[in-house]
Amino acid sequence: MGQWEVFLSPYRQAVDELKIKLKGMRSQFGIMSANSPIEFVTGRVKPLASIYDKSLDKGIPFEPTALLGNELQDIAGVRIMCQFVDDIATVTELIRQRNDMRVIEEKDYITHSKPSGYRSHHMIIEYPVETIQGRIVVVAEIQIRTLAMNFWASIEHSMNYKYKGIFPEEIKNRLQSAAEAAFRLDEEMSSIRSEIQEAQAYFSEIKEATNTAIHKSTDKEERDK
Ligand code: 0O2
Ligand code: 0O2
Repeated sequence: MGQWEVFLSPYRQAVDELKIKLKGMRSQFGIMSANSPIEFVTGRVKPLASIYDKSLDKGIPFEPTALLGNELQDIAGVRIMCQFVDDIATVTELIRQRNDMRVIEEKDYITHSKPSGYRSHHMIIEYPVETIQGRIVVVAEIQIRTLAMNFWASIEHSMNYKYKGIFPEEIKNRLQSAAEAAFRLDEEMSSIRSEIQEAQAYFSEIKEATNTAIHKSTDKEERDK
């Protein structure tokens, strides 16, 4: 196994474990028949090419060392998507209360959006990973954002890639106003939150009842055969 694979292995384990734990929080809300503040969770280990670019930007040697792991705080990254802006505070609080990770820094790009228009709440955590060589504490980043913020960030991220970070003025302005429009959409949705959640609960009940009816009738067909 190459040195980089060895170095990245605890980060891969951290991403896998964090995804399971955060998706678990979503299922627990489901079991309690409560609206989940988590819509979905994704995760990734930063690709080596991006680690290389970021280490160059930050002036850190591109070597698989603890220095790199501590300075680049998003080698392990998970992202939590929420339906409503208020859910973000609920999720951050749930994370702060956990005993299996330690929050070492938070960046509130929701109240203070980035000049690009980017909005998200970032939590930098220390997360212990148990390996055959003992416990390794890795630094990981959790990004928490609404679906609308995620839509904007995904589009802007691919455009950034295309323009290599130097947007024409016209595109830059349009992206900034699109970010504001996404934020207004979030505000509109929040204002009818209870209506939406009632409809979603009703929809889940119907789906559940239909599933049960289908199960019963296929079980009967099997028995009658
Ligand atoms: P389900 O049953 O589809 O909800 P991996 O194990 O790494 O291959 P990972 O991380 O689960 O897979 O996959 P990925 O591609 O990162 O996507 C994570 C989860 O987010 C997947 O669900 C996707 O279906 C879900 N997802 C992605 N985009 C959206 C979206 O716009 N809306 C919603 N509601 N979900 C989305 P799961 O976990 O596979 O399960
Ligand atoms: P990726 O993996 O391609 O997303 P700092 O050292 O704190 O000054 P750093 O480490 O860059 O700076 O942290 P920051 O800015 O808090 O968060 C970095 C990550 O947030 C980025 O990762 C993006 O995922 C996201 N992000 C921050 N600003 C923007 C933005 O303007 N647009 C979009 N689309 N995403 C943003 P990377 O490294 O870009 O990598």
